[in-house]
Amino acid sequence: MRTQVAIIGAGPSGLLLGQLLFKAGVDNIVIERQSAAYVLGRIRAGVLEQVTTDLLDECGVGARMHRHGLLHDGIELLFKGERHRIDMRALTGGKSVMVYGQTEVTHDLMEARRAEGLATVYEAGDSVRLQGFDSAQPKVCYVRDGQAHEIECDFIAGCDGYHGVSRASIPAAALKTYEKVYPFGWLGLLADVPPVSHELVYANTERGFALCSMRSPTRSRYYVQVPADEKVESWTDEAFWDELRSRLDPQARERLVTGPSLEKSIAPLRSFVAEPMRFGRLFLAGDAAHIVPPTGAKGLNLAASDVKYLSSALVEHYRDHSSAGSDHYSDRCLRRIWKAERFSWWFTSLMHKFPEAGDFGQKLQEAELDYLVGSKAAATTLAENYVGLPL
Ligand code: FAS
Ligand code: PHB
Repeated sequence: MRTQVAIIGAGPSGLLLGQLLFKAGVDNIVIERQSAAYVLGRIRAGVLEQVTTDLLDECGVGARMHRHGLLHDGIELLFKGERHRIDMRALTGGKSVMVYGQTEVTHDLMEARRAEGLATVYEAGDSVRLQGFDSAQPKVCYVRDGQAHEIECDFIAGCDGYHGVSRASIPAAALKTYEKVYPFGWLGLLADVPPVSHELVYANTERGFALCSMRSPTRSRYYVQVPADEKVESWTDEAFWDELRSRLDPQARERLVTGPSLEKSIAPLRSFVAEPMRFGRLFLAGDAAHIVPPTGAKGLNLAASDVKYLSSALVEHYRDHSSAGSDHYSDRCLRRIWKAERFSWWFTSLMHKFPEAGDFGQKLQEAELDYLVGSKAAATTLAENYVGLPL
């Protein structure tokens, strides 16, 4: 089998790249470890920057998002028992974010790929192997239903996430990695109950962080900070609702509607970057190259901007026979990635309880939040990072 670009991973990065390349006439195949149902079953990101929604429109899969997505002009910060709205649209000269779950984005991209009849291999398991990407004849090998397959290609896009095979295939000496692991995780719960507020509420409380988000006017997504070694099995729905309630302000507590969880999981929090993001004919994109704590809602959006740069570079190779985009791919991505890493780290440090920081640390966080909600300059830095920095 031969293709121009072999894409490893059918998450948002891989599917978005496949769609952009297809639209530009570049042949590609996606190879995914899991089943399509498994990929769709993962509940993850919820907030899309304009850069991401523009890309979904560019590859013709934005219709359902515009029908069902929720445009948000602001977020609320809850601390010392009071909520304060950050008017992002006013502070950023008209920008907003789209609340539309990653599951829906993945569904829309999968549907588009299926409708175009594009080659997608699911359930390849852990058989995928990358070869020859330091030469001009890379190839991808995998086993499916006991049958060995080999795909010759011009380029490989490693869109296979933090635990994928792509970054692991690069000689360790060729990579520099940066990592910070946080001493807590997010216990998330999805339920068909109306959200407590029409916008997202980020809470800094003495019991720890909480986030009130949503997927629609009738489906809510909530998170509470838990210790890093917490097990989701030790949390009943009732225990979750009680803990969330204890971290809300009186009005939100009053409005909270509880119900049975559709999904409950704990996500570990880490900051991670691997440099460079290109090794010969292999390009890394999305979580394969970087991870941010989800506080700033940057993970999925960084994946989208990587894919934007990578699809442009590959199209330029085939259309203009130029390697300029490919040669600058890693540097272009990393400039944007590190700004998002900083923002995500800053917002995580501001909103979460760090046991070792003690009461003094809590007072410093509350003072910074007091300053932030009272200063247009400070609120603007939060707003312009949250809606997404320009490409
Ligand atoms: P993904 O990890 O989504 O996709 C990689 C794909 O590659 C997967 O389908 C995987 O099965 C496949 N793969 C892995 N190894 C493979 C192999 N060897 N061969 C073939 N395929 C392979 N971001 C936010 O903004 N907000 C959030 O609340 C949030 N919550 C998250 C919770 C969790 C538990 C995780 C892990 C991430 C979360 N993120 C969140 C970040 C998340 O949304 C990512 O940024 C987003 O999924 C990135 O997309 P991809 O780069 O496509 O990586
Ligand atoms: C979500 O809705 O899942 C979500 C929203 C904002 C975040 C993280 C997660 O910062």
